[in-house]
Order: sequence, then C-alpha cells, then structure tokens
Amino acid sequence: MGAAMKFGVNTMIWSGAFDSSIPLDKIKQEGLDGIEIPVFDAKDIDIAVLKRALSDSDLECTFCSVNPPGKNPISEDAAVRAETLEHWKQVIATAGEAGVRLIAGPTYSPVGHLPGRRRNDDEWKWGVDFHRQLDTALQDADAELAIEPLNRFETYFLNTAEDTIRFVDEIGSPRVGILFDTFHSNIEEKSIPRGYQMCGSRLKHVHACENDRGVPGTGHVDWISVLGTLRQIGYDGWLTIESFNGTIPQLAAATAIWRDLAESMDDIAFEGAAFLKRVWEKENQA
Ligand code: LER
Ligand code: MN
Repeated sequence: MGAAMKFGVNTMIWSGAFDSSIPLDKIKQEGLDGIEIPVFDAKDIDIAVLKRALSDSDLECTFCSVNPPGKNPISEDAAVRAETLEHWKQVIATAGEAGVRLIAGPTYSPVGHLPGRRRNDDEWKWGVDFHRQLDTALQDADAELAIEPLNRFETYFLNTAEDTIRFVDEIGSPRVGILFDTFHSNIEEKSIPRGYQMCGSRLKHVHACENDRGVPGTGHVDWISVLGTLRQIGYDGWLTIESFNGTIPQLAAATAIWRDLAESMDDIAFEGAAFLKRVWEKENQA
C-alpha cells in the first residue's frame, strides 16, 4: 500500500464564491474527500455556513488564497507590506476557526503582477520576512501554508521548484512548504516528476491540472510518472483538481481562460477524479 492521499476539487471550477452552484453532494458521491475554496478576503467567508456545509456533505476543506487588489507582501511601500501581513493573518485565523488545516496559493505576490523585470534582492528579503512573520498565526490556527510557484506569465517572483525550495528553506518553518501545480510546472520545469522529487518532504499540496486546465487524463501531462513520483516520495497530502470557469474577476484575466476547457465543467472534476484515482490505485499495486 502507498501513502494515503486525499482527492479534492477546487470549487473555482463552478464559481468564484462559496454558493449553491457548487455540487457538494455530487462531489462526495463521486468519491472526493474534500473541496478547495478560494479565499480572496477573509470577510467573504461565513465560517458557520462553511462548517455546516462541510459537515452536512461530509467533506474536508482547504483554502486557495491569492493577494487581492491592493495587497502585496513584497511591495516597495512598507505600509502596503504591513497591511498585507494583517490580511494574511486574518485568512489564516479564518482557516483556524473553520477547521481548515491548509492554506495554499501564490502568497508572495499578486497573480498577474508582472513589473517587466526580474525579482530583486529587497523583494526576496521582504518575501522571506513576510512568511516568517506568519508563523505564530499558523501555529495558533494549527494550519500549514503551501507556497505555489506560478508560470512566467502569471508571476515574475517564483516560477520553478528550485527557486521555491530555496525560498521555503530560507523561511525555515516546518509549517511552510510548497504547492506544486502540474499546469505551471508543465511550462517551467524540464521534467514535472523531477520537480516533485526535488520538493520531497517540503511538498504540502498538489494541484492536479491538465496542460490546458481541461479534464485530467485528456492532455499530455504524464500522470503515471507524476503519481508514481508522489508515491515514491511518500506524499500523503491532497491531490486537488484545479480549473477555473473563466467568470471569476480576480483570476479570469490572470489565468487567461478565454474558452470552454471541457464539454462541461463537471467533467473536469468528476471524469478527472475517476481517472486520477485509477492511475493512483494502479501505481499503488505496482
Ligand atoms: C493560478 O494559476 C493557480 O494555479 C491557482 O492555484 C491560484 O493562484
Ligand atoms: Mn494552482
């Protein structure tokens, strides 16, 4: 038997908000263990409603968070950096109150912010300091943070496993690790499985996305090698299918979804989950 991986699906497949368009019962029936919800502003989350929905549907939950407009942990403006720190502390506290144990996403810079140059040393230092300052909030919430490198068209700050490993090692907190997304690594890594192997025990979360953000298993991501590597490194976190329905203003432009990615968005979640489970079971019989 291999590690006990959990299968999840990001609700941005259906909606940018936690609303009734998300088929929670079907998600459970289709054999998924949990959902991942977008958290742009902690105030948008009604903790009681979320907890009730999770317990009624018997699903677990993770948060995927990005920096909302006006927030930037590596801004040149110290006041913006301070406000951004407070913002993330609130997101973490909200996770704690909701019983959510993992917050993941590109924490370090807004998605789509491209200043037209490389990152500089000040930004690196501000980024490291920012994540170190979240440690107490993470401890209080009994939560972990998974930092997600993005492809070069969505961020200039962290694109590769190698850089993210260096960043996370400098932060030096056991509660802070890496979210590695097959979509971004398909663009940035020489080998996606090698990227996962390099992350090793720092890997705290996985976004399972086909190369076109369509149905996992219908494109050219080599899922047998990816899941084989996850088994090999003893990964026992979430495998969360992520896609976007193109109508979420905070992410539509940044993630550049300008067409339908599947016949129905349900297929991305449910056909994708069935496919990934089949590959994972096979890998674990090997
Ligand atoms: C965006 O491209 C992405 O992969 C998400 O996880 C949220 O930033
Ligand atoms: Mn992702």
